[in-house]
Amino acid sequence: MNEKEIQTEIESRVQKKLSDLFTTYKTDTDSLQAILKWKPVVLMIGNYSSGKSTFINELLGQDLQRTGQAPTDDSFTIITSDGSGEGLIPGSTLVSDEKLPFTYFKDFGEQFISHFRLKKVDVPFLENMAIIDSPGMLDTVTEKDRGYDYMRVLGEFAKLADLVVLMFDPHKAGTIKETYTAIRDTLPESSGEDRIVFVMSRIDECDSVSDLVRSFGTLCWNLSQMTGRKDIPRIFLTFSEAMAANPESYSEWKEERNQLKQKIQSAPEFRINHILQDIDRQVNEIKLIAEAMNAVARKGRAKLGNTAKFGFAVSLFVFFFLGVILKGMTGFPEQTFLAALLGGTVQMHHFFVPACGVAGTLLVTSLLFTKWTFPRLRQKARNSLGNLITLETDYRKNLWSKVENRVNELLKNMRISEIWFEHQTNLGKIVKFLNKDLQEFYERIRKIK
Ligand SMILES: Nc1nc2c(ncn2[C@@H]2O[C@H](COP(=O)(O)OP(=O)(O)OP(=O)(O)O)[C@@H](O)[C@H]2O)c(=O)[nH]1
Ligand SMILES: [Mg+2]
Repeated sequence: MNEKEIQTEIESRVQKKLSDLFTTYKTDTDSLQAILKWKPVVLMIGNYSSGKSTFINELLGQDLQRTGQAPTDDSFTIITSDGSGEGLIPGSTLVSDEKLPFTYFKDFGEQFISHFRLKKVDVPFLENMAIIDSPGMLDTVTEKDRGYDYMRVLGEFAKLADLVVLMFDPHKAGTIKETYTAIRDTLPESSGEDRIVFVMSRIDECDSVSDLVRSFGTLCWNLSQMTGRKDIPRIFLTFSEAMAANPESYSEWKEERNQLKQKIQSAPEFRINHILQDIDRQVNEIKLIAEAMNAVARKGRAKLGNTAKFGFAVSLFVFFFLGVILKGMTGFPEQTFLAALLGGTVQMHHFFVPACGVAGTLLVTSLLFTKWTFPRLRQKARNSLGNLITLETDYRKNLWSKVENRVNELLKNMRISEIWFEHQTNLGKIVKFLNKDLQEFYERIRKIK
């Protein structure tokens, strides 16, 4: 079985087992649909002047992208090939083309759209993939002047990308944290760091090996701070031979550049993992929502239990004593149910008052629950959404911040019937999908790799 067949099978399995739940929990699968729509994508990001465009030009073997020492390029450029020669497609066309995965980028506004384009090139290996060159990250203050939310745009492109190359140079490793955070939040936990490739570029500009080692050390420290992990992912150390003043002194690093090029060209192989990870993230999202809804449902059942107990106790009292009270106040009924019972003369008509009393009590308690207890419970849950479930990992915290509003919306419209086992059943289905179906696919992919 090949990757394409597995992909089709995953799609139909998700459709069959989860599409209803995605609808119930108002999760849009747009980004997943977008990934499935188009070819594999490599996203190049990093600080300005880190050498992204220089590297891309070298990879393509042509001077396609403008390069320069200051922040040079302020556009997101998709570079790809369709075998029909060269051309330039403006952002406005890209965001309106339903066949492309960029329609929801329209929401980033005109400023973004005018800084977005696609360059068609005549490079065979780009027929089956695309590279996105991005404007370099400035500093957080200057970022605000772009006229669109640069960080969120990066995040959205990262979701599409099968490989994200995070490139920075030894002088400006400081901005890496913001860049990394922008994309990290959008990637699923299980992807670990394997979708991100870390690159320190322009290493020829280090004055000496000790200078290089110092930069590298600082970088590793930053990385472990960012990822919260002690094991450092591989970092490609590269430089452009054409730009270096004395490339010979770094000749032993040349191979790293070649390996990086190979890695980028092999991006299509990561596609299937990417799809799985995306499903993984989305299923975890609805899992959180179902957990939260189930927590409220459980509380609802407990409250209903208490209300019912209360109603039962009052009914019991009313059944025996309502007649006595009524008789004391109004003289009716002539003989109370209790008196008849004690005297052993109970007849049908003696049940009239107790039965009316019990019916009334039940009506009042059920009104109490539907009009008072349940709405209050719902409101209380909405006021302290964060307390509904435990958020022990950063991943869950992150996901939660994305779904919190949706939970709020669902609670607003929660029906009483939902306190039964609907959410618990859904949660069971979701957990089963995560533990069984998804693991099975991960396993199968591991085998064909
Ligand atoms: N010495 C040296 N210079 C490099 C290297 N890579 C790129 N440069 C130079 O660094 C400058 C910035 O390179 P670009 O490729 O434009 O950098 P970029 O990351 O695309 O920058 P922005 O598009 O502004 O974000 C250019 O003048 C390049 O010639 C390298 O490995 N060594
Ligand atoms: Mg550039």
